[in-house]
Amino acid sequence: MRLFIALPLCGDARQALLDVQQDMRNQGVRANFSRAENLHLTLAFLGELEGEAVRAAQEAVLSLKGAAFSLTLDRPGSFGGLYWAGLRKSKPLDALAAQVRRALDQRGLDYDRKPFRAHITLARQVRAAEPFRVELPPVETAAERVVLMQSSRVDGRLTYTPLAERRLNG
Ligand code: 2AM
Repeated sequence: MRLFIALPLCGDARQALLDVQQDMRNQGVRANFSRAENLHLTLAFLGELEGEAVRAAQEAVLSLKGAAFSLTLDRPGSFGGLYWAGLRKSKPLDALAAQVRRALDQRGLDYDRKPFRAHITLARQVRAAEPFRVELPPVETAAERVVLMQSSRVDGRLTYTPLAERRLNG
């Protein structure tokens, strides 16, 4: 199964990103927009794992420690046809991503080792006949849950299923 470790996005920040998507649609943009329940920030991408390795990945997530912290989404960006929301630089976020990697390393699990670049994918395969603007007024959100997610297609829909969850304290 295809796995990754993520901070799910909810509340006001999720709504703010849905508003950005709607604003893009209103400007005639067509795309594969991320569904509300799929909006997330990936901390580590593990790829295909089975059996014992899945259990080790669950343990890695459950082993995480630390307090909840706040994040500010404030920078839309794009790369090719992929549009994302970027975040204000955050030491606690970088520390959490590093902690996730250490927890995976300690269990001998492999993952995508590219440098961590925090982003939340808003839309893929973006196409538009006319130029358009993507604006993202700064919005604050709380990082309070880290989740091991399975990514699969259910009836052709990209679906994320939580396999383990760690709540950050306070
Ligand atoms: P993306 O949104 O920029 O595509 C599930 O695929 C999640 O893992 C997505 O958030 C995806 O980022 C991220 N991811 C990171 N590295 C990946 C990789 N090598 N292949 C697929 N997804 C990756």
